[in-house]
Amino acid sequence: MIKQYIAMAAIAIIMVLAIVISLDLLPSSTIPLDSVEVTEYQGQELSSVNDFRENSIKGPQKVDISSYHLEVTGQVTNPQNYTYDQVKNFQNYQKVVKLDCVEGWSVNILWQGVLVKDILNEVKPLPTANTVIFYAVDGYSTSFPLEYIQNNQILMAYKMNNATLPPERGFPFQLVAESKWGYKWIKWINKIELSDNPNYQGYWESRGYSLSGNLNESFFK
Ligand SMILES: Nc1nc2c(c(=O)[nH]1)N[C@H]1C(S)=C(S)[C@@H](COP(=O)(O)O)O[C@H]1N2
Ligand SMILES: [Mo]
Repeated sequence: MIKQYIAMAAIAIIMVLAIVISLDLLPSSTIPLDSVEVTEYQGQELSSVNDFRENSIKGPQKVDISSYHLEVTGQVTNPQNYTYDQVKNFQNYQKVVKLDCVEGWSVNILWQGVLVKDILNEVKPLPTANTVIFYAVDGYSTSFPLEYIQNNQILMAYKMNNATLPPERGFPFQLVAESKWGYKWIKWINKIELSDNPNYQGYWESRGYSLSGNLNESFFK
């Protein structure tokens, strides 16, 4: 009799343990570290973080993440000032996208981050907003039609090839402006502004590069 009880109790304990483990209910003391760069994804060869040519207007920027904020402002109902972790907490996505610089080089990278349109859903652009302007800590800026952000899956990446963006690649965030020339892929983003000015000219746009920056068109105005 006692043996039967012990056996039943043991089975019950094992079942509870199985549920706890399978549902991942135990607090974990394991801190995930960034893995090294992946070199291949779903059969596609990837470029490396080191294959970029560094030619930023003021060189690599060092961003102190403890004081960093992403300000989302302008023509919105609900302006926000996000910390790094708050931005990363939006649903994460990953995708391989090629960056093409006007200088003639390109890199094929697995980008991981959040969708800009998920952030916009939270701040709620006003009906007058038709343009999204991104600003960076080095004074760089660039802009897009609001529809481009809303009708595509445009990522703000915090990782590339499974590793956190290094400072020279735009830490904490680089825009993955797919189907646009590299100068639209703004790094070190710290502000997003919703505007009603579709003619806003960013850094390279005000120096002769096209506003749309479409890859299938010349980048000269
Ligand atoms: N903030 C900022 N973002 C930037 C730039 C810059 O100078 N400052 N350069 C752009 C250009 S011209 C390209 S091609 C891509 C990639 O440049 P990289 O190889 O220097 O990273 O970043 C873009 N984003
Ligand atoms: Mo570029």
